[in-house]
Amino acid sequence: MYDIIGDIHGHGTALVELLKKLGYTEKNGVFCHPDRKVIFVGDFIDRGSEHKKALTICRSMVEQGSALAVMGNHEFNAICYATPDPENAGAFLRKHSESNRQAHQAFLDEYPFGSAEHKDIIDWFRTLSLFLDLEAIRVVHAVWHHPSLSIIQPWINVNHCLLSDAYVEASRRGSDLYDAVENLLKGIEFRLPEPYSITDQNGKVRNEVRLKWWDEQATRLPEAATNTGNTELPDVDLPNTIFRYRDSVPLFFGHYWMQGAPEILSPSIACVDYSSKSKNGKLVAYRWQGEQTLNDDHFVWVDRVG
Ligand SMILES: [Mn+2]
Repeated sequence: MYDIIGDIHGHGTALVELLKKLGYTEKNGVFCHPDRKVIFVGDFIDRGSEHKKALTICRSMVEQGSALAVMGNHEFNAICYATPDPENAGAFLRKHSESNRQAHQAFLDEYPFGSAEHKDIIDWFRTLSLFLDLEAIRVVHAVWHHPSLSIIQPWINVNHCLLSDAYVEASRRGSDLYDAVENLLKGIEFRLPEPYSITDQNGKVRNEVRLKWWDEQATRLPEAATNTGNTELPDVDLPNTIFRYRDSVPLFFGHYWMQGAPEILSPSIACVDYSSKSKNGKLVAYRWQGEQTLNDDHFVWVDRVG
């Protein structure tokens, strides 16, 4: 049975508290449980000040078999930020712009760019699966988007990791692979009509909003958009081609900065990311007991410190 743990974002102490609360104990330096495993939904990095603490725990658990993990958009970005662009001398697959550097700085403070430990952790990020299909449950960072899962097939290995030569294509805006990875790791987005825009958590102005693809009732933009701050959005209908997950296999994901008391989004959909930077951030787990119909009572969490 699995404990699915949400986005950690460099908060090592909260991770230790949550693992202890879930009954994991440290043996020979690795957290483990006699009959349960953790699944991390990705986004281990970029924010808190305890990246090493968090990553050492997560990586050792994965390597010793007491956890599984998928890649988040922050790990994908970190890999691209660290990978030279073979077609543009001196450039990287993710630009070293001021805003990209700032968003990544808390991680780089602990893993200095180009250092041996930085290379080593980036190599580990490359081993993370883009999704986990465990038959009884599914896990992905943002959206279990069937068309995108088909598109990435030629670009992944048997463990569902992106092949090393896929990163160039995956970081080229406009390629099918780029869009597919965006959908899986960053979510389904909707392009705002002119002149609308939103300002995100990092102060960046964006022309797209994330959609609550799990909410079948939300068919108009203002109710379907999420993480928009206080921005007023145009009251337009969403196209009815917006992706919906309607499979009966329970799906777990992170990424969406839910707020309030953790609760399931539908009987087969649960988000475990309550890591919003603003306030009342929580590190959340869903303690799965084998059920096909998910249950609010199975959430366990700790308040994040710092
Ligand atoms: Mn994310």
